[in-house]
Amino acid sequence: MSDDSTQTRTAVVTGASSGIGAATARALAAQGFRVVCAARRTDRIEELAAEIGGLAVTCDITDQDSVDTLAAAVPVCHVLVNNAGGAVGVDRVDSADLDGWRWMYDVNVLGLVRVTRALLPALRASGDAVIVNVGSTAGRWAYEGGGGYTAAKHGVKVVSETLRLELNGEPIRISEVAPGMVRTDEFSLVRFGGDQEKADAVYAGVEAPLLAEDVADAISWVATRPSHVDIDELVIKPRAQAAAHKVHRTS
Ligand code: 8X3
Repeated sequence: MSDDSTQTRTAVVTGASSGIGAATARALAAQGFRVVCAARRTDRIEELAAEIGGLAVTCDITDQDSVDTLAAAVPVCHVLVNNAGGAVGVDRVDSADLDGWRWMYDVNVLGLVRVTRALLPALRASGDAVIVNVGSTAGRWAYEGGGGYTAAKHGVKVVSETLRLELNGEPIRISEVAPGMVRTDEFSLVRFGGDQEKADAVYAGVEAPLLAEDVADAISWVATRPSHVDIDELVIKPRAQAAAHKVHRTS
């Protein structure tokens, strides 16, 4: 369903090749946005862009040249969804794998900053823009073995708050959508280095974890509020999850 007021608006979604990113690209396209699908895996985003009538731009958010290429393709941007990110490992602080921690900071925090910085002129050019940063409940709660990821996602929360202060007075809203337990094809699989059994165990007995589409729906809602309405933060969890350690499981 398209809306006349958003028909010619452009949205950029990073990490659009799968999961929450791909679902968000579809949701925004359904709202009438022309969606620029950015991710490393060209074949996937080209297929998605063809499906939703958008544009695919191959982009690695950890690489400045690659992000510059993305920015050059988008002179005007109304919605930026900084979705690309991820977790690796469940190592404790006393045995932290610093390479993994560095990667998580690089992709979740510095990648988000790099893309935002590069697209700010295009966001300003729109005259009315929304940046939606995909954070996490890991940006609210600490849990054992999660230090590298929770530190990075707390970083996303704080960068979002900082940007909101720095851009105050400009027509750019900053929102953070922070999901809890979301079952996607890749998040836990990547975290556990491809071990499907360990990845599945995360969701074992949980009747209905969130799906990528649930989070995409929230992002799309945040991005389509009237100009004067700023949704600072939206925390979204499955009903079964009350806290990091408090998840109702039937088995
Ligand atoms: C994912 C939430 O609980 O796996 O962003 O850290 S959690």
